[in-house]
Amino acid sequence: MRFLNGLGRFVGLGAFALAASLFLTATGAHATGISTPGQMGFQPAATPVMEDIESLHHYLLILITAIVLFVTVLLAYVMIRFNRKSNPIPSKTSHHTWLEVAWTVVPIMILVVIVVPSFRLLYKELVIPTPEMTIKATGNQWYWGYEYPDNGDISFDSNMVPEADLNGRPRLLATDEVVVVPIDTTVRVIVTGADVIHAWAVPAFGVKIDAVPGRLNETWFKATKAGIYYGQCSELCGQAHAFMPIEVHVVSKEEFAAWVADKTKAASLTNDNVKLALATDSAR
Ligand SMILES: [Cu+2]
Repeated sequence: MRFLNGLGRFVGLGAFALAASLFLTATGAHATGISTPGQMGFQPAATPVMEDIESLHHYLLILITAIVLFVTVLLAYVMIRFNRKSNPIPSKTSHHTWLEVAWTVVPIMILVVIVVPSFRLLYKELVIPTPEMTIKATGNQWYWGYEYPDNGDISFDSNMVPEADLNGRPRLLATDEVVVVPIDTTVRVIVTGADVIHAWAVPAFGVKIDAVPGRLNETWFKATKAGIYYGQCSELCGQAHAFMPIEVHVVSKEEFAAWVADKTKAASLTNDNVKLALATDSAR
């Protein structure tokens, strides 16, 4: 009885630790799309895929906690009940068909209940729903280049903001040109590398995909919360690998349209300047 009491307390403690970690993950009062000191769990999810990754994580955490507790309790029981002192004459029993069937079938069932939601999530990540717009991200040593083929062929390079010019923006994460996307829009991201393998990753979107030279990889996200989201190149790509961040601004559809108009105007002005310079040159 005393053993059972102790067991109850042990299970209670485990449940408390689990509840505490889930609570910290759930409350996570962090700024959108950035990790904070002492953070527990993931950055708050900003896409349906990331929400699913989060819930699969919680589901697995509960499952493995239950397994660990079960094995620990069994081990403790064996050590206490069947040690030499309390069980001087051991039983000579060997082979128990049903027990052997059980300890083969139960682990298989556990794997099945893991594999079903896991494959469902993989399918959701890999099969891109009909995209409403496309962005091409190209990894370069060491910055990201972006193209918006569906929005006036905007293209720009995105470099890390040096420490002296941050003005309160996050160090190693802020970029001079930011990726702007509209909210509640299925965005396909085509990813490639210009020199070596990079990886385009934004944790709050649940997106991480390799940028391989000579190949096009594609992924997608549908941001459901406006905000600023940060990511970093996630493939060791050389000396300045840590200095090619990703900054994505999720804005309203109107703000996005205004940004596109602005960018296209700026691009045509630059083109006009180039034409003017060429004309002046040839006139000389
Ligand atoms: Cu890189």
